[in-house]
Amino acid sequence: MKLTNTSLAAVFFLAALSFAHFSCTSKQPIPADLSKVNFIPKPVSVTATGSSFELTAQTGIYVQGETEEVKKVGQYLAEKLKPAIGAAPEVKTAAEAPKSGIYLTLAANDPELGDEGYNLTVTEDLVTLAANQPAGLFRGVQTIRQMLPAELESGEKLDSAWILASGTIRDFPSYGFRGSMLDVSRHFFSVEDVKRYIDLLASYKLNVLHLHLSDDQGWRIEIKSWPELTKIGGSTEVGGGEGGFYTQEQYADIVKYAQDRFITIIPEIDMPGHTNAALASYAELNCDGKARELYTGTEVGFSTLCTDKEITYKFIDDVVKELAALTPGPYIHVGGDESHATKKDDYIFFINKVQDIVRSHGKTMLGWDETAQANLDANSVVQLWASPDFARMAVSKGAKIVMSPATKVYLDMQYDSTTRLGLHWAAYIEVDSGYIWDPATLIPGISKENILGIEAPLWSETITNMDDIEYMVFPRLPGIAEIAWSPKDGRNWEEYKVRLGKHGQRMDKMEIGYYRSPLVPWGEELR
Ligand code: TNX
Repeated sequence: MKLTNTSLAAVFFLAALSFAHFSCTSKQPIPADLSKVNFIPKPVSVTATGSSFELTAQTGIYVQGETEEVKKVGQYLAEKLKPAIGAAPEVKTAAEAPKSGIYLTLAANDPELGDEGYNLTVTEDLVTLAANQPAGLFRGVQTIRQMLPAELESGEKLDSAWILASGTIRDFPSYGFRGSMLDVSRHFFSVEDVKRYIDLLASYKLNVLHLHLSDDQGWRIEIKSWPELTKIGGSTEVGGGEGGFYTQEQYADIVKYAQDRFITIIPEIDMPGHTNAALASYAELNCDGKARELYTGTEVGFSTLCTDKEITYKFIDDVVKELAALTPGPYIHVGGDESHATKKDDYIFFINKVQDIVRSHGKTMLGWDETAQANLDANSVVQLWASPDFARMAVSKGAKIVMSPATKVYLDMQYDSTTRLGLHWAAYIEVDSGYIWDPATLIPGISKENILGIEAPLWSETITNMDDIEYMVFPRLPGIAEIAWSPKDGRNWEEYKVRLGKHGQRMDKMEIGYYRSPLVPWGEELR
């Protein structure tokens, strides 16, 4: 056959095209092993397929459907990837899976995943993250973060490619309540600090932040109907510093920030004890009608609301009403711990009344373990911190337990006797001890079906700034997150400590000032 000039040109053109096509798709995928990635918390199952997906400036993020919440998760992922690839990937809506890119879909069709589980599938062309709910996509995004080099967290350039190892991950939490508590009363922490704390919780798939908003030393949330609480009660802190409080607008901003990360804020107003700041703000709350002095020490158990005055319950009703209006989550925490200055009968009478008030505002009461002595509603929740007997009493009344055993999860406990910060009344808690326990077997008579979840509190008598917070919380919190999320059978300190050691670099890049425990083999992550 004789070729004309035009047909010849066409042949060359087609050849050039197919060569260009060939050269671009034939770029060899970089082999990578998903089973070697150091996840915390460890996923339920990981299957490696030995290849990889490369993230480039052209990678798009596609979200299925028009759901605002899913788009927001896509945007969050885009922001996280931005430093890595130089620009935030565009987030587009797609009716079905694209040929290449990152695809977020709610069509997991997989009831076992629940609200927070996800399936992640990585091939050379496509990353598919599928969940039942937006929360599941958000948790899956945290997994994607940990699949990328630690430099992702600081936005440094890499010499090598940004790749995700190929394979599949199937993952969902063991416990639906996985939290931490921040005591903003003994020392006050700014909105910025709380937001950073929320981000750190989110990275490890936690879903609850309990804020201890009042105590003897400070009242930290504006209550519009009782303005002296913050004006007087919020004006100091342990050691006599200037204290502070959140306006309702600031608090709403914190709640929203947490909500965007699928984290529920649980507000706590501690009562009837731990109330000196309120008793200093309003004379009428005291049985003798005399306002107390502000308190900046660290003793506990000396203060009590007057349990037989009507004004006490009017006060609590007003506070709970305003707080409930700021709280999208189901719980109001009423404290109830260490009320040594309240007679037992008065205490029980008081907690019963407070439970009624909380219920009347459409919320569920959560209280420290002493509240088990009250006539608990079946849906009330009791937080174990010290007393197995109270926890068992709560269970016998049909209540669920949040596990916060002080000997294991109190983040204000020193690591050892040389730790610069913290207390040790419950225990010294080295990183291994904080990891080696199981919530479902720690307390005889309390098993998994009685347990709503796990929470690690940080009390702040000795904690004054974000650096202090990070030093006490890390690296223990990732271990708690793993206990709360990952299946019990896969947990083993010898294996975990190696994974944690490799997370050191990641925590460095996140600028977390953590305690470099000598028990952990800190090292570079090899890929
Ligand atoms: C006990 S735990 C307390 C707090 C202290 C903490 C210090 C609990 C419910 N009450 O008031 O801050 O110990 O570790």
